[in-house]
Amino acid sequence: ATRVFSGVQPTGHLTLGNYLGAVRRWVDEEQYRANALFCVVDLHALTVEHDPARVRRLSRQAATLLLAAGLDPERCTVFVQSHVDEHVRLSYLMECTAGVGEMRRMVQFKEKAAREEAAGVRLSLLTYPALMAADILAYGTDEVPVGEDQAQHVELTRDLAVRFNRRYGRVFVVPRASVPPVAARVMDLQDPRSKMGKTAALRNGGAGVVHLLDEPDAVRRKVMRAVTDGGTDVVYDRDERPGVANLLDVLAACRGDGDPAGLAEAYGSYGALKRDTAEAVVELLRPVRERHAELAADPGYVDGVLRAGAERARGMARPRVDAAYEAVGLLPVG
Ligand code: AQP
Repeated sequence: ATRVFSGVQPTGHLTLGNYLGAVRRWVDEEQYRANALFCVVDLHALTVEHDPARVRRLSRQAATLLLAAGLDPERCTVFVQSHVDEHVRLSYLMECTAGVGEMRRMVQFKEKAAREEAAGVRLSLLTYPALMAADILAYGTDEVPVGEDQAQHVELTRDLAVRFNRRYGRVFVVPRASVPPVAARVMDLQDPRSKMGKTAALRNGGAGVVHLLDEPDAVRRKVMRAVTDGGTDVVYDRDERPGVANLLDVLAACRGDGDPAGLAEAYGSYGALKRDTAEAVVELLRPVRERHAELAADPGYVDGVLRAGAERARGMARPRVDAAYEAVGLLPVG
């Protein structure tokens, strides 16, 4: 069966971008057609300035949200990255495979390093893609369903897998990214030239970021106040009219019809488009929020899922990571 791996960082509250770009496909498609693992990648959350209690709380919340969104632990493996040592073990070999130059060229490193400058840029922010490559390669992953912003890291992962295999023999499957046809990059509602992101919410008061747990009225307010572009007609043009294009993308993705340009023709004004988008998002998120409230009342259940998930993940990762250790020349335990 196709092997799928993907993850989400507990750096903030999950957003509509995370949902439309990644999580919804994991729930609706990947878990049914593949042998899939979904991970709260908590080690990645330590690459930027962090508060320990907050990361712990957000890790649990992210795991609970993945289940609330509909991941079924009977079908797929849901776990927390730091519970499975193989990720860090393999990450070191990836650091020994990658070059400093290619790490520095990563867009996410450049953007986040610029942001973190005052606090001091952590070395782990530079080596982040090595850990991400390990996350993916440890499981023999074929496909990595991600939003567009992560596609560059999956490309690097492919390069590292090919390079490692060429040098040391074939240990890794070469994975590919899969990006959704619409809403692969949901933009901030207040700043539609920037990605809607978890940490962006902290920077600008959060008015442009819809969180999965936002109350319906908060969702409506944020969508109704979304920045639109000059002009009044509704056209789909991501470069010239990014605010309106973003609303059309979100609405098309919510409706699952995949045609934002076609939708544009149905609207004569921004107001109607915003109203319909707001309601579509409210209805999309309603069941997730409700189910989250139920699951959050039963932390023992979530802990049990994560414990079993980690156990299963460890069993899947260990043989390949051991093989990689041996292939590079490390002496196996006698
Ligand atoms: N705006 C987005 N549109 C579509 N997909 C997105 N993803 C993230 N933002 C969007 C996808 O969601 C998955 C998990 O994302 P992540 O946890 O790696 O990244 P993030 O939400 O962007 O969180 P950061 O990096 O902690 O926050 P920022 O960017 O605000 O600094 C991934 O598949 C991602 O592609």
